[in-house]
Amino acid sequence: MRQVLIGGMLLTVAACGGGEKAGSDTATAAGAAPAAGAAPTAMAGGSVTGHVKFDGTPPANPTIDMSEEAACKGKYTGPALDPVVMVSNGMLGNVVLYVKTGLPAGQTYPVPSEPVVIDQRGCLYHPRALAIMAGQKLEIKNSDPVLHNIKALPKKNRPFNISQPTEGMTTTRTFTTPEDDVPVECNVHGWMHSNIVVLPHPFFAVSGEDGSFTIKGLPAGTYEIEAHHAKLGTKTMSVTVPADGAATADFTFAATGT
Ligand SMILES: [Cu+2]
Repeated sequence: MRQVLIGGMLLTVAACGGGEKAGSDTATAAGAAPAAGAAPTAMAGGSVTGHVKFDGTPPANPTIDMSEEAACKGKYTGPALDPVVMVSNGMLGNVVLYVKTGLPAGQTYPVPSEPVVIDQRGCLYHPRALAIMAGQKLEIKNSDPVLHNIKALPKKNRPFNISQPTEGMTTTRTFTTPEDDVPVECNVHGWMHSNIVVLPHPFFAVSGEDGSFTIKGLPAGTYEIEAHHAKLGTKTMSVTVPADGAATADFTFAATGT
């Protein structure tokens, strides 16, 4: 051992070039794949970034009659719309983008500590489309001064049905199993809809109003990326992510039947 002074801190440094016992019988072979159920790996430095475009004239979104709920109706200057297809300047929002295939089998990843939030505001769900990792917290908020009743209708996960009668209420739920599309609706307001994709890993993003997205924390590799839209369907693309670098994946959707 020797001691060195760096930046005013006294550090003890192991001497190089000796002492390490080689060939311990507990060592694993270099490059061995992690066993199934191994501890989650740390997030890596690769990413997939891109835009989702929409070609042509987007389909009209359903008009909502909110006359029975004055507190919500008053928040809209014209008729409220269910923003299922959100196109702005030719870019498509509310698309869930995620790694479909290419991750090593059996590998597990840390569950993001921050919750995914779904807010009930103006008698609509914000956001209209979500992605979440199995085990990650889903924080359900009521920002309206009216009763909402959020109901999730999964096929593989346990359904839930939660009444939130007062403004400012929050409730937390989790999904335990990956599932392609969990519809969410409100028992009180039949026009309220959202869709949740539940994933086995944290490599997902949702396109913003400008169509942009970034999937972070990926190890180097070749992946199939799926773009999933609740109404317009799915598209896939293969990308190769460099170590600590970004791959680009641009998707284009069009109106169904065009
Ligand atoms: Cu409601």
